[in-house]
Amino acid sequence: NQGKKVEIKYLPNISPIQDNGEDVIEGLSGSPKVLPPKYFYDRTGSLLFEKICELPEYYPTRTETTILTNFASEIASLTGICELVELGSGSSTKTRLLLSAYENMGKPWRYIPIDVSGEMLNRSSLQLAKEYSLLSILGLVGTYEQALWHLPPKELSSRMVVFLGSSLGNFTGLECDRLFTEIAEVLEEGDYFLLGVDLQKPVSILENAYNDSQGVTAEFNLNMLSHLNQRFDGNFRADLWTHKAIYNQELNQIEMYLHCDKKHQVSLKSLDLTVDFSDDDFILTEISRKFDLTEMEDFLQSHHLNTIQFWTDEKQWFGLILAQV
Ligand code: AVJ
Repeated sequence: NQGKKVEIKYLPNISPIQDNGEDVIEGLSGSPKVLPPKYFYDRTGSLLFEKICELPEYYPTRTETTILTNFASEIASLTGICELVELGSGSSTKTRLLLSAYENMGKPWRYIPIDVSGEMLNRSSLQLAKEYSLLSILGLVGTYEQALWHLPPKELSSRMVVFLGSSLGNFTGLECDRLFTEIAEVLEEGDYFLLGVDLQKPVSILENAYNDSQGVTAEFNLNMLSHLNQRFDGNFRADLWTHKAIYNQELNQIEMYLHCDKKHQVSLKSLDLTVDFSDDDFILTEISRKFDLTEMEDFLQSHHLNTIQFWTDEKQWFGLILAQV
């Protein structure tokens, strides 16, 4: 009967990671050159990201975990029993703190994790079903946007969309705007949105978090090139590129770059793409925005997502916001 408790749905017409490489062609043909952060996460990249989360300099995961450890049961008692819909559930490690709080309410309930990796979703869902006896799980394999539009009718009277880890930081202002609009549209009155955001702090702490002394972040950044080689039959040479991460104080965002050290040409055969790089060229691979809690509250409110309460850590390095439609 375990099979009854877990269902995984591959959303129709959704390739988990858009495979046609249109975005790569566009990104490398423009100026400045950019590549979308989703190309970090092949198998190697996902493992490297888990390694990043454990680095002494990379505070976000650890800090958010502390906040959840302290306040998960308070969050659960504020919302009462509800269905959790998680955007980008990954291994659901931090989510367990929330799941436990809701499981403790002693009623049958449902968790709907959404992730682009079907493999990861299958594995973690089966594991969670074993750990939480009151929980049924409906995993949706697809992108955030597509999954939000394919949500099944509610089984409980309220629902909470959960978006942790400051993954929102990868989104530009315009993309945040679109996502929040969609979330507010999909939720019904009285439903909740729980958002984890990384906050502004001294530049040195931020830059160290993205330039760790063991070079794991550099490896993670460079791995995007080997991922592209494999995916699109390319000939990027990792030894001709250097990882750089700087904090842009005007835009309040970490910017991760790959800097080209030597003039050369790269082709990605299956995309029919050839790119010339000069010796001072660079590619922007990621932005990681750092937020101001009050501004985020206002931004949420402008999308009919009204803050009920927020929580931070001692140093106010990370914030968790509970909003309601
Ligand atoms: C997964 C997007 C939240 O922006 O901090 C970690 C990814 N990049 N180190 C972040 C990341 C470099 C991470 N997010």
